[in-house]
Amino acid sequence: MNLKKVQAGLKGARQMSSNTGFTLIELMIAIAIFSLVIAGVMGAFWEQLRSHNTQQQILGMQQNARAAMYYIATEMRMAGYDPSGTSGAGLDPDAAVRTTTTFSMDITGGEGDGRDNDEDGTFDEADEAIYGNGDTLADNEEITYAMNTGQIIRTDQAGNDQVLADNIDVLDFVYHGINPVDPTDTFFRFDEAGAAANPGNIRAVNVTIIARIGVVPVASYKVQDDTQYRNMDGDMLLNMQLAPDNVRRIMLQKTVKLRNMGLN
Ligand SMILES: [Ca+2]
Ligand SMILES: [Ca+2]
Ligand SMILES: [Ca+2]
Ligand SMILES: [Ca+2]
Repeated sequence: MNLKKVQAGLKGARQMSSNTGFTLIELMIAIAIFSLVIAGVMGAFWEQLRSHNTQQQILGMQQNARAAMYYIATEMRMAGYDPSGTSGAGLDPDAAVRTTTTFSMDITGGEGDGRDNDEDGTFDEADEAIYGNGDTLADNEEITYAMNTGQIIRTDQAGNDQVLADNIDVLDFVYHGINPVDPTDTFFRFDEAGAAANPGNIRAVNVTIIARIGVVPVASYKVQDDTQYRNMDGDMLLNMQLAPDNVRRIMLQKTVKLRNMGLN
């Protein structure tokens, strides 16, 4: 073996060993950089997760409130439905509070009213159950909507309660209709006592729902709700400016026209 080659080989080995080794300082720097990178990645990951959770909560809140509004508006449109003109169906607004309302309609009972409601020549078949019978005594013919500890509750005539929505801050009913002292004024705003005293004059109800996010996610600390929530009639329903919080809310409003009122 050539001596020079051996020497060159040894030299190469020495260089290699000094190049591949780490000093303690180098190792600590490497660990520090690695930690920073991991921390950054984890931070971004948590931020994504929080943001995703927040979006899910907001979606849930919106769906919750919209479903409740849809249900109330759809059912309330039938208020006063009275095909026989004798059932007395109509509104029964609460004289003191705006967070609850009661209304009735004659939408069932035709299968036993002794008449041929669908005029097919046969009296009182089962398929006449969708016709009114001149009273509003069936369970679904008188309905009350009310707030109860953050929930919208639907109660039927038999007293069956159904939770329509959770995480509700406000449910508000404002009645409009024919002014008792000026019949040309057909969108007169009744106060609670006035609505209760003149239910037959009511033609529309402004319904407002303010819902809140269910679980307040961590990321929501960035959000501050200091909104002054007013309904279509300009009433302050919820003033978060007085005590701002980190809760996200949504306000939905709808004018429900009562086309069956005032027909009889
Ligand atoms: Ca009926
Ligand atoms: Ca029939
Ligand atoms: Ca019948
Ligand atoms: Ca029939």
